[in-house]
Amino acid sequence: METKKRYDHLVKLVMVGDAGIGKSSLLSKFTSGAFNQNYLTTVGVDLLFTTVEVEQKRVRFQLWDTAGAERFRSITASFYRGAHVIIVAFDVTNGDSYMSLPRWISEARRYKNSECDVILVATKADDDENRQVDSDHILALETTYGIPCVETSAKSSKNVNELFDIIAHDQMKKKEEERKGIEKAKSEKRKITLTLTRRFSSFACCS
Ligand SMILES: Nc1nc2c(ncn2[C@@H]2O[C@H](COP(=O)(O)OP(=O)(O)O)[C@@H](O)[C@H]2O)c(=O)[nH]1
Ligand SMILES: [Mg+2]
Repeated sequence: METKKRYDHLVKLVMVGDAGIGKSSLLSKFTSGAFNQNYLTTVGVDLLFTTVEVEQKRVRFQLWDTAGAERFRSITASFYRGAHVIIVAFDVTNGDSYMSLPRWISEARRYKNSECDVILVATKADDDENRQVDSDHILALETTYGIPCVETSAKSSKNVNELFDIIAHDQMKKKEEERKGIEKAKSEKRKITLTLTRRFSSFACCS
C-alpha cells in the first residue's frame, strides 16, 4: 500500500551559540509548548521534529540541537551540513554570549551551503532585571552583519511561534520558487529544442 508523504517541505535547522543561553529551551518550547526552568543540560538528545502548516502546506522541521557539544567547541562541519537555516543565538542577560557572536557567525558562514539562511536570535527577552544587551545593540547587529535578529523568550513565549512561522514561510517560498525555476528552465529548454527542430525541418524541406 502506498504511504502518503507526511509533509510537503523538509527544513533542516541547526541552532548554535554559547552554552546555557537557552537554545534547548527555545527548541523545546517550539516543539512541545513547554518551558521548564530546571531544564537539564542537553545530553544525547540532539534532534527534534515538528510540523507546521503554512498556506495548506506542511512544513516539517528537523531541528538540530548541539547536545552540549558547544561547551567544548566541538561542533563539527557535519553538524551544519545540508542545513537550510542556521540560528545563531545569544542571551540578552549574558554579555559574553553577545561577544561570542562574531565567532559563531563566521563558523556558520564557513560551513553553510550557499543557499542556507543565517538568523540571529536573542533569547531570554523576558528577563529585564538581568538584561545586559539592550535593543540598540541588537539593532546594531543587524546592520553589522546584514542578518535579521529576533528577540525571543522561551519563558514568556515571546516571538517563539512567530520566529518559526516566518522561517517556515520563507523556506516554503524559496522551495516553490526553486521548483518554478526548474520548471521554467525545463520549458525554456523545450522551447529551444522545438525552435531548433523547426529550423532544421524547414532547412530539410528546402534542400
Ligand atoms: N528567564 C529565562 N530563562 C531561560 C529562557 N530560556 C532558557 N532559560 C534558562 O536558561 C538556562 C539554560 O537553558 P538551556 O535551554 O539549557 O540552554 P542551552 O545550553 O543553550 O541549551 C535554563 O536554566 C533555562 O531555564 C528564557 O526564555 N527566559
Ligand atoms: Mg542545550
